[in-house]
Amino acid sequence: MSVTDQPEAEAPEGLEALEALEAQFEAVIARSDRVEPRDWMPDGYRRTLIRQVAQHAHSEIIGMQPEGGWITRAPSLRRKATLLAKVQDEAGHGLYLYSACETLGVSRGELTEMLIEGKQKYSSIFNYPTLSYADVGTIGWLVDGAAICNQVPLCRTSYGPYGRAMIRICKEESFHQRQGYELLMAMMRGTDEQRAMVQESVDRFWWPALMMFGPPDDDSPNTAQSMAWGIKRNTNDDLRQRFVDMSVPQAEALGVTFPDPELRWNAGRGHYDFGQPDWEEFAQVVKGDGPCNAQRIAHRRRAHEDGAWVREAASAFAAKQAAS
Ligand code: FAQ
Repeated sequence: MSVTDQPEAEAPEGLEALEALEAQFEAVIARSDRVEPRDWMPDGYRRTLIRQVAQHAHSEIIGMQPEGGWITRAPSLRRKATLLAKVQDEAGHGLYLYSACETLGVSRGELTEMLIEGKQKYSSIFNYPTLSYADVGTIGWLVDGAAICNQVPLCRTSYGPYGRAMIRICKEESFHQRQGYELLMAMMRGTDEQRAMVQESVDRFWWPALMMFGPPDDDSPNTAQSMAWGIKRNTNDDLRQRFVDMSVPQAEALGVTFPDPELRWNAGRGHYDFGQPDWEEFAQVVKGDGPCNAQRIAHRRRAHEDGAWVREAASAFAAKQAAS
């Protein structure tokens, strides 16, 4: 049952009316029901969702670039077809998420402007370069793996359109992760040079993958409120731990190591202990000073400008249809 489905009591006015709406909203959250687009919601809830869903959508779209550069250089037709399909899926995820965000009262055009003007963020991970073909496998395994850990709980997020988009996205992300792991497994069964390429790639991506979960809980300004509103279901550190616990046995099966001397099983906790990423580096990348930030945004801006005629033609066509 959503807020607007609630039986209406007396139609109260002013402050009383606002308090009634707030109480209905809180009751929906407490029951872990979904809030839907036409329901009343606090401004802060709407703003937080726009921020998170937009950042998520932008990440999918910018996230097409690091792997996209390898499509023309894939080593076989089969690998090329698989990579092409994956990158197209990412475009689709971006579109689901932009649509979910539009239900909150912001247009896709405005969101794109905010991305290319640097007013909204996207995931730090996509500001690192892809230097070898092994990176395609590592992104599938570790980056999509981290994305899945973070996104499966978001299928139960309190905002209906976001949660429903996440259900579809997560199904495709599991395929993405498996294709990455399978690619790395094939390379690990190859030559010494290929095995070294995989290890070098894993060494570069491990720490940035841990940063995807956001700052440590103590430095995360948004987590407490987002969890109280049921937007986030877990804290950044909980999900990071889940990812480490999941990845270590996979690395062992693959035959690679992670570049963390502090990584070891802690029987008392029933989890792996691990070291901290370089949070200074994370701050730099999020601020816009990572290795590829300028390149990623310039590319996105160019694609947006090059596509202006398509948008104009589509609007002219829609206007003509409406007029007839
Ligand atoms: N990068 O208070 P918190 C993918 C910002 S998966 C950049 O903890 P929150 C799939 C944060 O926005 C990747 N910025 O924030 C794929 C906030 O800034 P603000 C995308 C980050 O929101 C795979 C500030 O730091 N996934 O694309 C990052 O509660 C392969 C303080 O942080 C999602 O977006 C970061 N890593 O928690 C595609 C998942 N972390 O706005 C292609 C949905 C934090 O206050 C290839 N989002 N910040 O100025 C979330 O779950 C949350 O938004 C978090 C951050 C966990 C990312």
